[in-house]
Amino acid sequence: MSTKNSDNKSSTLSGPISRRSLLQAGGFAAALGMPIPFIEKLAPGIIPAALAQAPRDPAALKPGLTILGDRPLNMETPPHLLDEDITSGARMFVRNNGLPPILTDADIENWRLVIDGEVENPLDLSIVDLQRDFETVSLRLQIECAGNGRRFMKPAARGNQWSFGAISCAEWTGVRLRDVLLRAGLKKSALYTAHHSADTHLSGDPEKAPISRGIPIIKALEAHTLIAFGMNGTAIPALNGHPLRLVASGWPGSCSQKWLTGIEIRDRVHDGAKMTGQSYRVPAYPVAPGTVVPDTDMRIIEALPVKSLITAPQTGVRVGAGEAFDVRGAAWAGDLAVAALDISVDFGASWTRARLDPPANKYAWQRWRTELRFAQAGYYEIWARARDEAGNMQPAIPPGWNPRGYLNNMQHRIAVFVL
Ligand SMILES: Nc1nc2c(c(=O)[nH]1)N[C@H]1C(S)=C(S)[C@@H](COP(=O)(O)O)O[C@H]1N2
Ligand SMILES: [Mo]
Repeated sequence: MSTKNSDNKSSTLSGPISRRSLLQAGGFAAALGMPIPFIEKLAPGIIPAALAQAPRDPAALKPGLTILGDRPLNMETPPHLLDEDITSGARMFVRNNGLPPILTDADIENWRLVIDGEVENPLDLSIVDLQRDFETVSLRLQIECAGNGRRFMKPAARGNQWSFGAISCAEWTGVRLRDVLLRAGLKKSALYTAHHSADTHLSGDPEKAPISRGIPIIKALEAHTLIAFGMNGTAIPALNGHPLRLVASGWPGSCSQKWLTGIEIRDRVHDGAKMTGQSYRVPAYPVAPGTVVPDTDMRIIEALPVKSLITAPQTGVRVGAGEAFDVRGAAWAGDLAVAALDISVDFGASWTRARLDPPANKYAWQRWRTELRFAQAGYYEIWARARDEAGNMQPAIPPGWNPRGYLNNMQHRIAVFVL
């Protein structure tokens, strides 16, 4: 069990019962909504199963994914498993800040979404209400964790040590957040959203949210920001937010609240869990690697930078000399479209253009492909570099070091053995 790199401190305690564990015991009872008669017999460090339950075998739910930590559960997808136009549920990465809710069929049937705050008419909606009262849309939307690529930052930054695989592009079905907010009637004071969900803080304390982020109203009113109740023509996978989640594509994945229960409209920038301090924020100016940056100099991350992956072949592939083989991947660029994808086989000295598909819709990743052939046996690498429509290009090495290691959009490369 590794929680060293997570944003939250582990609640595991050892040794005699401490004041903290007694407080925590009270928290467990509160979280469960009932007393725990034998609480004093529960050894410190053991979390009640009803709160602690992670899937018994997450690896079986998502075969082939790399588990970065199990409390909270975080799993990333190796690039070669992302070689699908639409990411399947079994291959979608998992980023949890707390403990996913344990839901019964009745919980799902009785799910409510509350829209309140700076609105004329607060709403309290069931999923059936959403489906009946608003237009249903399906869009391919990429979701990337802002910390994707963190493990390549030097000096190392704390947090999940993602390499390249905290990215997905599934087809989400739901209603536009915009339509729901317009129905509720935004007041003039509406400035920012605040997202609430049914997962539990690692401590079990019901007063604490594992994460509660928000987005500026302008992003909330964007036609591609969805309240989703389906994915890839079926239910959203349990670990990815079933039965209801927000999808605010192109921005840090943390803006896409899973297990969504509420959207509060605020008259100021939201200050919920992981909105302030160093979380999902970067220095407002470039800093030397390793610099300690005061919270007041950090700004909230909005659109993510241009990035790409080589999804086929798998790194380490063996091909015959003179043998042609297909190279494929995906590219995406926050709020922008990708304009070009180039490939290098000489360690970045020269580049050739690959064929790049247009996005299926705005915020869908764009697939790219080319064919390669190496006449001479030996060790080669394939590097991929995307450029967005504003002219921004992926760097070869991590750009702009920042304290928490966000926004690393360095190029992806794979090894090829030509025999
Ligand atoms: N309720 C809730 N929503 C959440 C999170 C969470 O811990 N709890 N993690 C966020 C983060 S940091 C990311 S990157 C995305 C990941 O989405 P996925 O786990 O479906 O891939 O979910 C976001 N939504
Ligand atoms: Mo994230």
